[in-house]
Amino acid sequence: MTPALMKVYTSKLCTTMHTPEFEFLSGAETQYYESPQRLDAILAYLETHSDSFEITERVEDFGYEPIQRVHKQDFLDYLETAYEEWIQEGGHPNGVLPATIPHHKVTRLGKAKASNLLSKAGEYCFDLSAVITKDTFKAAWNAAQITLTATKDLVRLGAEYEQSLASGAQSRENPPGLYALVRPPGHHAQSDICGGYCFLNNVAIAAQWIIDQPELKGRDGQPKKIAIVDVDFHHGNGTQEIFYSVSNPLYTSMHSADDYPYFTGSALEKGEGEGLGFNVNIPLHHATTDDDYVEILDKLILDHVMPYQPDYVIVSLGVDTFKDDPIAGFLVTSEGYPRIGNSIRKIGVPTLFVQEGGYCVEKLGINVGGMLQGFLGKK
Ligand code: OKP
Ligand code: ZN
Repeated sequence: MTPALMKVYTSKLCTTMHTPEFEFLSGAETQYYESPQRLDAILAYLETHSDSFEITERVEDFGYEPIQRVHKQDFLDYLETAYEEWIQEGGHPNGVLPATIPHHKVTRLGKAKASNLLSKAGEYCFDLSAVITKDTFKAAWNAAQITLTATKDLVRLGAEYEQSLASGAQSRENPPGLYALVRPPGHHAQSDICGGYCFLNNVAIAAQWIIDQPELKGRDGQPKKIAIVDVDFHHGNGTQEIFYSVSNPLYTSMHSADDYPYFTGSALEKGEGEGLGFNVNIPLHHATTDDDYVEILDKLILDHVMPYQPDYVIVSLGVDTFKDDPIAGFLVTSEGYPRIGNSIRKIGVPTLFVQEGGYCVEKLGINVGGMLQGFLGKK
């Protein structure tokens, strides 16, 4: 039986908060590509495909704790207070950006500590895209709470799915899927540094929340196992860092070998300590086509995701792999996304999709919607 609908979790606040006027791209001042229009475009597609999607604006408040489990307190305090201090110190109203970033060639001898905001900004931000505005912390908080609301329902639907599998009423072919349509995105945000349009790591917060639920145990009494599949064009350095030394969740990523964030994403980064072997990077050539992408994804699933035997899959859903993406892009077409969704469905595990990148606003709806419909077996 095909699940009729995928539930979509979002809120108006995702489009009204955190709207920097501009960013710097290749040294030039440009529009802020991580815009509210992205979310509007996706929502418009989902609304006109009501046979596939059911949109809810219900958001539960999970409070501060799930966020503190992933991010360091000094970083969270910084995010919350940075803008006000920035303005007091004469910063541009567009928002906070670092004046200097502690470079290892400088810090080797320099032992001075960051004191004022202009110096602190570099401690907590690694590039010029993560502009902190007056309501950025609230916006990121809101995105995390929406993602957690969806995660709680994932767990509930997962339990129902397991029961119907056990009673033979259901085969592994149509696992439940949910979608958190949020911004700002999260996968570049590390435990104590923002960057790449990301402030709080929504996917990491969701995964850690599942692991932390005392009543949620697998058959061996251990926490439920989560596999993260990051299909955004860019490497999720944040998610990798947060879980680098643990074996749950498994982090897997397919991304451009020679693009942003440049200094992470090598296949040699495999995790450390207990986490060794539970971080899988697959760097890809910029000329990757639909066929290439799906073939490599299927192999990643077969070689790494299936043997891990996850209870849940969380997808970092980026469609900046699209051939016409203005700041990124492989050669993936709108026909490719349903195939990607279909490959993820075949894992046979309850799946939460969380929105990350994708900047070709005109095609965002069909590309994101297509992946989700592919997962539903509807395309
Ligand atoms: C966020 B997500 C590269 C410019 C990079 C920041 C990109 C952040 C991407 N030419 N600017 O992973 O989609
Ligand atoms: Zn991206």
